[in-house]
Amino acid sequence: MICKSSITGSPGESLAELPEESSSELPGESPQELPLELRQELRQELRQEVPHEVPHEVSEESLESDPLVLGSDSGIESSLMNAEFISKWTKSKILHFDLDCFYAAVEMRDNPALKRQPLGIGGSAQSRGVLCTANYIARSFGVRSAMSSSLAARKCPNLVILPPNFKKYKAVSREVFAIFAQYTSKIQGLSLDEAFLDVTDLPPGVLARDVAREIKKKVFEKTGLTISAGVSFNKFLAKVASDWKKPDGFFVIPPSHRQVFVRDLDIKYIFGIGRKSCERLNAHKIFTCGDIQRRSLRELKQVFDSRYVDMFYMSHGIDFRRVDGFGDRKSFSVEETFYEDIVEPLDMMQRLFRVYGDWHTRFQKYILDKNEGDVPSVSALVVKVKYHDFKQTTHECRFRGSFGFEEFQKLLEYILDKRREPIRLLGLGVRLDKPEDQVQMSLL
Ligand code: TTP
Ligand code: MG
Ligand code: MG
Repeated sequence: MICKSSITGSPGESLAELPEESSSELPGESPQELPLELRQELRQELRQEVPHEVPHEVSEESLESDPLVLGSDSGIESSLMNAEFISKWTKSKILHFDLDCFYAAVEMRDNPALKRQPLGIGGSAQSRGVLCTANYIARSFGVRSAMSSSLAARKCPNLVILPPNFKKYKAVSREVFAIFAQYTSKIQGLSLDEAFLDVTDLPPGVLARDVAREIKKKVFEKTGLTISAGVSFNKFLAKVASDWKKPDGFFVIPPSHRQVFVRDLDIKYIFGIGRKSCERLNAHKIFTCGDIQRRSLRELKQVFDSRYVDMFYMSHGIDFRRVDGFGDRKSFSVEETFYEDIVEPLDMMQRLFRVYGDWHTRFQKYILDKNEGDVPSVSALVVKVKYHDFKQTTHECRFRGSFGFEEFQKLLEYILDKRREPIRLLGLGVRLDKPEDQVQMSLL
């Protein structure tokens, strides 16, 4: 077994990308896969020597008059963004939905007296608890998800904190996902309260925005909860759109608004740019997508390293990720954030077993629903731990053959041997071979 570990994160890191339970990509993966033909094209283009340029500002005027002038004299950038290309990548119809202050909303629905009070859901302030979420009244006091309950109580002395009722939230989530399924089978759930839907194949005359409105209405009628909806032509902008008018939001970003919308968009919205990357980029005077657009590819390579092409396209509002398309998954993982830190190693193993059970159920479902019953070939096993101080460790082992809970248990033991302290998150999963690797494997 070949193993590697990594430690990331820092105290105070936001858990925004780590909902309580999610089927997410494992850390360290590139955020998106560039289509093969595009990579080849780009490689060829970059083989030609590009003269090093002094960064220069492109005036608003020149951007207006020719939207394909991208801040470089080399021509590479503009050839990567020609009209045919843009038209090809702006044809899809993608919806993104996210329930508003989900856990808190369910509790307010079931006890309307809570609607007028600041409300947090999570562990109590006395037991070193952490908040899963808070309603919008509490947020106006600065209370946030993943904040320690004691800090939240200091910021908002009248805060009511209730323990989470996961069973109830899962039942509501099932109702919401059943509504999504009435419109398409191309659904990518990101957590209990959030999903992408690919509705590109709607019958002629049916508008994606009408479907989104109808889904919002049905969710409210069925569950009594408001859900924010975003409509656009790719995942990146659909997600930004659902967040744009939260709560109870509805926002459409059509292809014709792409340029104008992304130009001043904060880089924090770009998939793959977290809080730390944001700070680093701000130090390079990169604050908006427009700031990225104005740099040459050569400069972007220096700033983003291997992710520079993805970032170039994202900054132009182009995102190649499919809605959980068959075969493009590179990992399958599940993680759970505990609303109280887990202190005892035995308790940690029991929690790991629970997470494993959840992972197993979801993986089986994935194999049946999305992979047409084919078992994808697994190349590595991964366990992830986040400690009480938000420091994060992942340990990964290359693996071929059959495996079970024991293999994950060994990985966790390895992590705990290095640092045995209270933990607040446990995750596990597998890395999957790319489809072409799977074909090669089966030929061997
Ligand atoms: P989110 O959709 O991120 O947040 P939210 O629904 O509470 O609020 P918003 O209106 O901004 O969408 O997460 C969904 C649920 O996941 C949330 O209600 C509680 C849970 N969660 C955690 O347990 N820990 C976390 O750190 C976050 C961010 C969410
Ligand atoms: Mg939400
Ligand atoms: Mg969410």
